Amino acid sequence: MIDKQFKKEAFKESVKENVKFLYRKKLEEATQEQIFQAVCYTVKDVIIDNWLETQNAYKEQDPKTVYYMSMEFLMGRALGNNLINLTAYKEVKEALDELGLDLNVIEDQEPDPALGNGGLGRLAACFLDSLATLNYSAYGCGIRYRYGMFKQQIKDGYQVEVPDNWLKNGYPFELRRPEYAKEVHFGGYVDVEYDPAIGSNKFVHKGYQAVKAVPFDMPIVGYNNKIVNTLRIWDAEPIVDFELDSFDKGDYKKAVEQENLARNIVEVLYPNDNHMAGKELRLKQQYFFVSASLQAAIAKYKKNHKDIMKLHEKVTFQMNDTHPTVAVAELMRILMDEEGLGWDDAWSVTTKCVAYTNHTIMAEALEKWPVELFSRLLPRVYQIIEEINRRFVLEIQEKYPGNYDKIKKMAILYDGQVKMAHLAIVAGYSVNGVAKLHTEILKKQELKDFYEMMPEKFNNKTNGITQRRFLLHGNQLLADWVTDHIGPEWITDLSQISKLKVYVDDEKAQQEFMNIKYQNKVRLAKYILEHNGVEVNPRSIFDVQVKRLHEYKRQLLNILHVIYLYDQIKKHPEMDFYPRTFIFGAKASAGYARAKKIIKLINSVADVVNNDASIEGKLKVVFIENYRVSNAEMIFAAADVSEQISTASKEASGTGNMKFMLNGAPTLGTMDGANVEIVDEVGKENAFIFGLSADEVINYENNGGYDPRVIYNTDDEIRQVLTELVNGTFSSDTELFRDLYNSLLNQNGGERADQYFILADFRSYAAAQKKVEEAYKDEKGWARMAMLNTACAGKFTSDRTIQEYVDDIWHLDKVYIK
Ligand code: 26Q
Repeated sequence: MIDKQFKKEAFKESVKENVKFLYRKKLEEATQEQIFQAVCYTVKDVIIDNWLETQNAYKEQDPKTVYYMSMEFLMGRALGNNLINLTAYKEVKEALDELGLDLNVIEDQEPDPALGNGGLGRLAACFLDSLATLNYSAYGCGIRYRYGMFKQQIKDGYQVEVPDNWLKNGYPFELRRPEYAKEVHFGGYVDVEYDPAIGSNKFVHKGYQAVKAVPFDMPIVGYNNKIVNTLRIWDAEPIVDFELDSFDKGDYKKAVEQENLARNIVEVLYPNDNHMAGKELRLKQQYFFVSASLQAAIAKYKKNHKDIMKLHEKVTFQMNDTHPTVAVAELMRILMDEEGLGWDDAWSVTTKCVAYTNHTIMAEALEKWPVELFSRLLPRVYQIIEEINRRFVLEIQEKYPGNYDKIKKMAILYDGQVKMAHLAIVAGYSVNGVAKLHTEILKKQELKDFYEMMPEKFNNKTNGITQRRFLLHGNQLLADWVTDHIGPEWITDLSQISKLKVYVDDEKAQQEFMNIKYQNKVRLAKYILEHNGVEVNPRSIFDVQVKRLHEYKRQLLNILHVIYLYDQIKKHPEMDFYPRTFIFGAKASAGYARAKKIIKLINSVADVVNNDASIEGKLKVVFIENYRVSNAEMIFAAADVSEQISTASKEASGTGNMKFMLNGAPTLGTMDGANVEIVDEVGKENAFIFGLSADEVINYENNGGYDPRVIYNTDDEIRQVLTELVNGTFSSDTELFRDLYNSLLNQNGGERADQYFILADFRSYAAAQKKVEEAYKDEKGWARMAMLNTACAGKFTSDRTIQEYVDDIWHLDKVYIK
């Protein structure tokens, strides 16, 4: 099913033509960046045809459509992925070869579109891939941030943030669609006016500032099915060609304010992961893309349908966490103020159209906005939220007469704050968690009151990842090997990968599998040498923790254990020790001082350990700069051990854990998030599980915490490790890591000592690490375990996750292209 444009000769001609046409150059004169652009235009040409066809099929077949509303889409590079999904990767690679060009080098020219922080944003990207591949009509709705996730540089061991100007050279796959621009309004006030046309009062929003939202569309190519869906991200432009309110004509100050608003609103992605930044601009961003997306969705619906009361039959909005939850009130506003519905009708439609996914139980991530700010910025929307709240509080009172505690805990408006999760649950027709354990914790703890009042809304959708990017593209050697053994069906049906199980005891297969792992480790070692100047031994165990830096993810536990091993080797130089390379990659939110200090600690430990000749290279520590989707693909492929060591109950799901598993790296982890389900699939003998359970952690927390000092006082080796944080071992400045030291031992304000149970889990972690070493020494046993991880990863495809969303929540129709 190769398109004619990917016949090699035609492809080569087209690239040459594009170089000429775009840059007035011959191929030999063009830079790699220019060739990248030219190749992308050739690919885009094919995609555009399929894109048109898809949209025509949608028009004809009129399927129900999901609008996936998300502040973040962490797409990663498009060129390689598009070629993969067009099933043209190998042909194009050969064609470029024949032109003396290297596809890998060309792929490396592409900036990572990094319009997301971490798990939540990458999940949205995987979902779009699966929706297109499974023939469902879907839009991603988001923001075209001028600056995405910052680039991380490490200087003197510290993180330095560098702006990510990803649009600098123009992004070849996007399409500006000015004809679909929408207006979004901020500030002002609400007037009540008599409307003779309807014979009653209506609410009129006046004195607002307006911004023009202009959509840019990115193609989302399904795998080998001709489907191309759309990620629609909104840019902001000042209103100059739009009419100012007649009242405001000639208001120069207002014109300047509007221009500034437009300039600022999409400027930058907030780099907080699992942490709420209560910034006014953030709320503006949220309303901006939500309002524009809803307006567009409703306009599209009305083109072919008359009855707005049936909106839910063709449209559903999935809210990726609470970030787009203002959609609830905005949809009500549009239905009432623009479409003329009364409250009850508008509410009936809205509550059949919106659904909510929760991604966290971390208290500091829960979105709450001061009423003062909210009502000033969005006066009409706020008025609607007040009414939703008033009616909901009446419902609570009816169900629990006299129980004011329920109102306090469940109201949308309380203590001068707007609680977005409460709004999402009250209006949503579905509320889901992202892994079994997480959903259970929501039902039993965090959202207990809501679950008791409306149990039918709650459901679980365990996360997944796309095997097209994280195996087929990221690990081509293993992908080919898998296909050679079980055929290519796994690419669109990952459950097939269990067919590999028959090979796990086959010595030849074991050797081939581990040889591929070795080659991927050599590739990563080369990258590390080029980027870090550190030489690592590809025969050593590659033990990898890559994810955002957060205390609950416990990179600190990992590096403290490295210090412990270092102490052991120094004390017993003769002891048996299998060479290890500890690999870290993590961005810390720019304002998160303690997280940044942990990065500095990792780099300081690396400096000491990597340069201590006396340990003969047995231990290496590497911090990979600027961890992002593109280098992640290579890192997963090269990992021996997957570190998933969050404090149990804190990691809603995790998705990196699934990427490692698929690439044959056993999990070293706690019984948290989706780790629990990974162990269910692969068996606990093929993972290394340690630490407190979620129940135990929650129990401690509900009873005032635990006392890490008992451990400190009784365990000499742990005390030694902690002492080295503040005695000059890793920095001549003995105060440098004092805060980390204190965080483990002293309570500080409202924060308990060692609130993430690092010392509590330390011994059990060290024991699990010891088991890893023993297991790795058994070559065949390890090969078997690694292969079983790949073979048992079938459940964790986002194709399965999306099919569950479709079956239980969205009820979409499949579409086929002739
Ligand atoms: C909120 C308000 C203001 C500013 C920023 C934010 C904000 C931004 C990003 C809050 C949270 C996030 C990101 C959360 C996130 O990535 N959660 C992860 O979601 C994954 C996909 O479900 C899970 O696998 C992870 O366990 C979860 O941590």
